[in-house]
Amino acid sequence: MADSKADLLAGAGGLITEESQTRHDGRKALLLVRNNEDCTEFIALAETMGISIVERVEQRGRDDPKWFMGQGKLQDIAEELASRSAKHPWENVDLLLLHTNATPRQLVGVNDAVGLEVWDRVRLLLSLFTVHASSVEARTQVRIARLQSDRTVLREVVKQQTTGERAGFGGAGQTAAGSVLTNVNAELAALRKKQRRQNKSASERRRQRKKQAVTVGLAGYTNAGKSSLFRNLSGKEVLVENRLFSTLESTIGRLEASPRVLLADTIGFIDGLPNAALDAFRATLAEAIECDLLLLLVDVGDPIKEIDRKLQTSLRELSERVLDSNHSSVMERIQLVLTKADSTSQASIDSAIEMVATHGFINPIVISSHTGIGIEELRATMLHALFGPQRTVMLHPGGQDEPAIESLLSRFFDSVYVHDHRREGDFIEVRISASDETLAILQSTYGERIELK
Ligand SMILES: Nc1nc2c(ncn2[C@@H]2O[C@H](COP(=O)(O)OP(=O)(O)OP(=O)(O)O)[C@@H](O)[C@H]2O)c(=O)[nH]1
Ligand SMILES: [Mg+2]
Repeated sequence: MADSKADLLAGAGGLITEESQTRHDGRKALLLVRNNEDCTEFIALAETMGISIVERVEQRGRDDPKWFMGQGKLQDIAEELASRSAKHPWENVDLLLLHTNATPRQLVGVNDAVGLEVWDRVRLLLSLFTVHASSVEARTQVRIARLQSDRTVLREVVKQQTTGERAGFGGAGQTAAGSVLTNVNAELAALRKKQRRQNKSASERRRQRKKQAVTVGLAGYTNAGKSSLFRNLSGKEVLVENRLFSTLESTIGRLEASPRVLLADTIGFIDGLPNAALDAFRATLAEAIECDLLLLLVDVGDPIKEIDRKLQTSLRELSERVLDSNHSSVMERIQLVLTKADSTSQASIDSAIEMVATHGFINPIVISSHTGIGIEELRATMLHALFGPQRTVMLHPGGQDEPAIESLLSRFFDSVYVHDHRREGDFIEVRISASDETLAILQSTYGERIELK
């Protein structure tokens, strides 16, 4: 019992935690697949961790509720593994990957049948998060997600022991699994309390920030180029890597040369991450998504079908999971950005533009963070969305009893976005981005001293 439980729960961490493996570089795995499903993304996730898939074992038919694959197929695999010689292609295989979001029953069933560590898609993602989590915030949320997932498997083990479905384990085994479950519950409660505290102070910080600045969130599928754009716009160094889920936490930076605009980089979206796991990241996402403008990034270098799938996933995550309270207002504040324009042809870009239009995004901005294509246009669009159209005003010197021209200028700095200003004799010419309403308010105070050019 102890052994198989360790196998079962090892990789993704949880339980036997401290000893469990968090380095997976160089591991070899078999990928078990039902029918001819497309496993590209799943394989990319595994490769991101340095795991190589030695063979894809495919079986037609519907998922078996207990073993995912057919029982006979699993027996064949177990026998082949048991009898492998040094030259066998499966020589160093110590991991089974199931191309599905498996039920706890299936995880336990496959582990029992083959006797190797088993990950489904969720456990693969959790292992990946565990490896990449480098901040306190990320580690807490990943651990919560992992424990939640381990708990469902443990419950299944306890259930099978109680109902006698699980042969060969007596009272002692039951106590072991049961007491681990108790520990997991206790740790989860403590972590949740800690996270609630962190969330509270984070939302207080957010409230303070909102008083002084406007926020632009960067969202999109994992690897869409969020951190690269963040780095380009803010000049702040963040981790950029060609791997999935490089970023697991939120980072705030300022738009270079525009200190009143804050940017928030955050974790990416992915298909098939269940609610329970995503809940742990909710607060992190809130950091970027509770914003005045949301840039939704889509990698234009992807094949058109992938662009469609990733955009749909991102929109689903945004609307269902993150923004349930004020859905429509946030959807109106989305600016779609097609990234990595340098990596593909104009024809592909054109068909991507057509495709995103079918989702209601009629004016996407095409950029490259590497070459700088479209960055100026994006910056101008952001300022327009946040502050209003760009225009030039001439400030006139006032009469004796009126406020000095400098204090008029400082009113502009306080209430609109000032690009630049220059003296022209007694006058000051100011380039601003401002809404009609804001400008009307200023004009109602200063009258003809503000001349719109
Ligand atoms: N050719 C090209 N590659 C880009 C561009 N922007 C980003 N990339 C590459 O895309 C990969 C992912 O970039 P990131 O900025 O880390 O993407 P992300 O959305 O933050 O990814 P996660 O945090 O992992 O979800 C890296 O290899 C980048 O170098 C671009 O404009 N052109
Ligand atoms: Mg990133």
